[in-house]
Amino acid sequence: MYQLYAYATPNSIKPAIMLEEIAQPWQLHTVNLRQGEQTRDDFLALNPNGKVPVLQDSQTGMVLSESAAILLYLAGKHQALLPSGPQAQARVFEQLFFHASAVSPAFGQAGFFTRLASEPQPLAQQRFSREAMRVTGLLDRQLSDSPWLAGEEYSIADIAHYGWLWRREFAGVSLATFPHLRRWFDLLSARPAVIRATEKINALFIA
Ligand SMILES: N[C@@H](CCC(=O)N[C@@H](CS)C(=O)NCC(=O)O)C(=O)O
Repeated sequence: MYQLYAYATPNSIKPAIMLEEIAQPWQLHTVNLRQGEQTRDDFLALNPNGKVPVLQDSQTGMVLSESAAILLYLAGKHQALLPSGPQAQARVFEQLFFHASAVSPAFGQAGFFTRLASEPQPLAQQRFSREAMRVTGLLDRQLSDSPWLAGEEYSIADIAHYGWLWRREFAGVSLATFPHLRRWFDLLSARPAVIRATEKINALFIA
């Protein structure tokens, strides 16, 4: 049994999708970010970085933060959604690192400076919004050549990128001019595992 500590956020939905894809039993624990629950001592004991998601593996006692690390742990343990062979795996890692170092910060900061900053910061707003559009364009181009983001197979690279594309409105990103990414997003959104995970994660807003 897995325990997932999460909220209705781009990073939280990734392990939820993975757990549904591999059909493992899991329980969802709400960490209400709006009420600051990520700073409570009991949550900091799980992740001193004070961020969701966190996965707890009841079988091994493993407690893990960082969505990409969680995806890799589950993929390795259950031999799923990670192709074998160094080249195919390197393509997946390439996308995981690109997501963590480029897409995620660009989308997060674009959203912050557009919607949440207490004072207007035009330079920062423009810089991160442009960067969010630029990296979205790179993903679209990648998908003009291959069905999935790391090549011929659906993998954890697709799940990693899905999180922020699912929450793209926060960053002011639209798929209107990105037809390949639109196709990919619609295909992923229709997967039963993604539908189940999305319903569970969306329900946390109400919880
Ligand atoms: N690199 C981390 C980022 C985690 C992250 O930024 N989580 C956000 C929600 S998507 C969070 O918990 N924010 C709360 C805070 O910063 O106080 C990952 O991929 O898991």
